Amino acid sequence: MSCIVDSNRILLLDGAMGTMLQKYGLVGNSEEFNISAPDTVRKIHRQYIEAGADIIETNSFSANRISQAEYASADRAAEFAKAAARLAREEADKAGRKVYVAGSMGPTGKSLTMASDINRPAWRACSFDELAAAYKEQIIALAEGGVDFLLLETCFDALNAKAAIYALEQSDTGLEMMISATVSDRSGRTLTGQTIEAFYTSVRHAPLISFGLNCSLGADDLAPMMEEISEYASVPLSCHPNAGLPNEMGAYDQSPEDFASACLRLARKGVVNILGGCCGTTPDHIRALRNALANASVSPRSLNMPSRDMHLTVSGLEALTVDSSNNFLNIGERTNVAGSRKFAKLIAAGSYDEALSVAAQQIEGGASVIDINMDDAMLDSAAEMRNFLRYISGEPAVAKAALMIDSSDWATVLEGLKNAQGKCIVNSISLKEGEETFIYKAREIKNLGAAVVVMAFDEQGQATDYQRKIEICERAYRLLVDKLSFNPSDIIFDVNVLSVGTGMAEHANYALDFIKAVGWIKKNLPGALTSGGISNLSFAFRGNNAVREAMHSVFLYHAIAAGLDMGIVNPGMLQIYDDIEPQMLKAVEDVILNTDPEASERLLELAHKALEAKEVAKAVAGDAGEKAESETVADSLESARQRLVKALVKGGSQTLEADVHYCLAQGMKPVEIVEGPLMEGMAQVGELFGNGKMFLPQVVKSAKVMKEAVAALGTSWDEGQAASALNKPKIVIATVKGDVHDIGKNICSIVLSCNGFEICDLGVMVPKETILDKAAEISADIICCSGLITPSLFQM
Ligand code: THG
Repeated sequence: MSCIVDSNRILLLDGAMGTMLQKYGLVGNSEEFNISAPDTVRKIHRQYIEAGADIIETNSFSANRISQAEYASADRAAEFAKAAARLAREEADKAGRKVYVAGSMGPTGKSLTMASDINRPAWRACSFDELAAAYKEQIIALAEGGVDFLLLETCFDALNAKAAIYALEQSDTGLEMMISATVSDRSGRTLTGQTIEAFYTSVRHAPLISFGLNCSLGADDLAPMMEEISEYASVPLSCHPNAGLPNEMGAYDQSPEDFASACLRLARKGVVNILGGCCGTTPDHIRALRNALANASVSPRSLNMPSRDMHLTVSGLEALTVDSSNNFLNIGERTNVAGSRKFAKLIAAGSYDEALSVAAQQIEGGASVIDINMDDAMLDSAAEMRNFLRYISGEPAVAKAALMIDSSDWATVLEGLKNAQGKCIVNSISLKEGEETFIYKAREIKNLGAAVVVMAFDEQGQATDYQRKIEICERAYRLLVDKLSFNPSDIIFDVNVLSVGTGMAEHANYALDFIKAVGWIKKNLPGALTSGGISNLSFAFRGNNAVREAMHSVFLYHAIAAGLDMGIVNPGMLQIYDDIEPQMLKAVEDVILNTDPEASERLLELAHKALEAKEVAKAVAGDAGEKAESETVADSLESARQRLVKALVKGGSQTLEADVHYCLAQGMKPVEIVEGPLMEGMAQVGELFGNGKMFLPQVVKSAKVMKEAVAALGTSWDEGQAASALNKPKIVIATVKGDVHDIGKNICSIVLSCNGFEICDLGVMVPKETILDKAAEISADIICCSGLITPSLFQM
């Protein structure tokens, strides 16, 4: 880390650019002013330098071809970026003291993680590769213009940020980067639903100068979040808040003095190294902040930072650190077309929603990571990987877990990494095709921010004995750590779980060799982790789950004691070691620890007996099974109503349609169902969201449930409500002229259209006349205007 950060002093970043341009009457495509009004841009930089900024930001937030396409200026993006860097560079160099130039990069208005159309969950407005290419062009232009480093700011989607980091590696500029995220609501999560810690985990592989938060809220509201970040982040921290919260008009009116006091309160907590301003801040705000900091002589956050990088942390919507606090990590194996017939059928049939429930069940059953494998000769596995991961993004109950991308096809692995916002684990690479391929793949994985499973294979094939297992792992470790500076805690060795109890003498030591090799790795390859596909162990006992379960439990008991960190398992099929019937325990243990040549034979015998016992148990359970089934029908109107309310809050229910039909059968009118339980559910969703207890992707899910419930009313709704259906309230919705940010608008459209409104969406950059004309034409009941950046205030 080349450190621009000062251990004695908080560095001052500048304030908003848009607000200032607007003050000089420049409204529209901000980046274009680098060409058409360079003197004004320079003047703004000078004012921030005079106010005391140590770092000034280039006027290039949207100078990438994707954002510029909205202004029909895609081909000028690089020209704008380079000009922006030049202007800032020249003013910084005239300052007479050290002033850094940060190349500002925004996230664009396109989310790689969220679907903008709920009817097409796997469709995206833009792909990872397109976004990365746009970023690469921007980064090269900024570097040519002379920036010192980059500032990727206002990040709302970690996948977009990962595209920028990947582009940075590809650009060969060698620049480092500040990354600053923005929270979208009171839950303190990003727009796509990640906690800040999960987001940080996703972008930790960037060459980070600092990590922090900007926009969204004022300094007082960001303070507790910064304190939390400070507990885990192993890089310096930045914060550039807005000038308070916007007023009813969307303008920021926190005075420079109030802004400075709020920032000072934040600084006193000792959790920032870099401070500045976002929306609504001016040179006066930055000057007031400089004076406040100088008078109070506060210290920056210590550069003696937490060393969480010693441990593997992965993330989905939430972060998960693998350390002594969780002694073993379950990785769900069922979302594997090669390992589960049920899952394979669902994918082949395109039943993604049901396939998602396979993933959800594993998480409920205790899996914290989900292994996803689409390798099947009859499937386009890269396309299936992309589709399924995109479906997962829209299902918070699954998206919360981290993902293991399991494929022997390299294109499928890449497709997986380019469609997951969290920090993933790649499963797997090995030395089987030699060192060059191994290093190439490992470098790509590192640049895409994932951890990696390394299988104990080499050019000679699979390692089956202890000696070969440890030799291959040591060789791989040295290549990764010495040649690629791979973080050792991002390396997970899998020394091949192979089947035992097969009756073949040469297989008898497989389990023991695995366990011993795990012990050796934990002792001799510092920081590295270990994993294995546990169910492989018992393939010889397919069809006999009781024996398989017992084998897995006994194997895990010994392997975990030797240091096994995680395993790919069927979480629903793990027995507690102490609960295993003693005779079975002894028989299984003898096989796993290879105590004597007859061990296999004894287990086989016992297995036959266990199977017979199971048949009986199954016949008995048959009755109970049917009973459980019948309970899925509501037994009273009240319980059906309650279940509908719950379905909306939980974002789904197995009995949604049945409950709606039950209410109808009991004589409720469709309109009563909508206005009763369904609206009550949405009201609860609204309240939970307002209190920060639900986050956006969950709200979108609830909206989908609402739509399903209304659809379940079916014709009865259409007939009964013919008149009132025609009277659905009409909304004209648009992102106003001067602005192209439409993510918030699109989410509102989804939620409102699922809640009985007729939506007329006019798109982005819409002049007020068009909005008013449309409203008059369709006799709209409501007009919704959306805008993110300050120029849109004029239109509003
Ligand atoms: N190491 C690593 N990755 C792996 C493995 C490994 N990925 C695949 C596999 N091995 C782990 N996953 C599974 C998934 C399912 C089963 C075994 C391993 C399994 N399935 C049942 C069967 O085949 O009998 C169920 C079949 C069904 O339900 O249709 O046992 O070792 N890194």
